[in-house]
Amino acid sequence: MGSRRTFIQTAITAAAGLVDASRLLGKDRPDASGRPNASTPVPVITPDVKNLPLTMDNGVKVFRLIAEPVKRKIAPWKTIDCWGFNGSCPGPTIQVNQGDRVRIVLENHLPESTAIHWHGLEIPYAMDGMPYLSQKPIAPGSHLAYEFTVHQNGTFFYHSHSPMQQMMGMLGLFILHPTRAHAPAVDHDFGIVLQEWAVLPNNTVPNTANMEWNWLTFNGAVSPMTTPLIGLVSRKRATSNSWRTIPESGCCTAICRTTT
Ligand SMILES: [Cu+2]
Repeated sequence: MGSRRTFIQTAITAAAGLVDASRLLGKDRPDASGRPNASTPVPVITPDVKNLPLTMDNGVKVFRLIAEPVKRKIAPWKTIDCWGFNGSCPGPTIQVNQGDRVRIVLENHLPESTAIHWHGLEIPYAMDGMPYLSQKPIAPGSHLAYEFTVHQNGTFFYHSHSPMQQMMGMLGLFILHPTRAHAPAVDHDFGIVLQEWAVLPNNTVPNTANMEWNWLTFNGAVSPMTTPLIGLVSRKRATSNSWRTIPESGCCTAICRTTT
């Protein structure tokens, strides 16, 4: 990665704000007043993209991530042949807590090799997902278990680190919830993956060598298929925005957190 194309396709926006997936965090919320417990992070909602389910194995959160071709209906009149994970493009959202031990078993159902990088996560080099550097590429039909402990918190993502696969859509959000919520407290926390595609008329396969794009998707869909982000309009608060980027050599992700 590191190209301008990589940067633009992988720009990810996360806006703050609530959900019912408290089980992901294993904590109670909201409190009796109906307001979120300010000390408990809210799970992130990624409209039109499901969470990746997990199982427990001796205290380790185990995820099964399947890299595979995906047919994605991005508009009522347009379905593209992209690549993604578990039938989804963007891939399903992974949500864990700071301090968790995580095992992600990557199965390669693609017609070529792959490797998955955990963008911005400070983990052992052998788990970093760099084909030919930190690991052998995962051959079609085979699998590899990535296992590490997350000590950070924040909005991250995972993506293929094999040539052009990210341009085919192989990325997804990786949320690391803090042990205590950041201030100011938010009601909802939305994650949106922005992608730009070059899919010419009468084509369904993205042109991964193109430098100009004609389709822009929010979590894999364009308007009017995108799901509205619903906030608590009766309790509007001041909006504060802060932008930051996750630095990583040759690859940046734009993050926006918005209080509603
Ligand atoms: Cu990256």
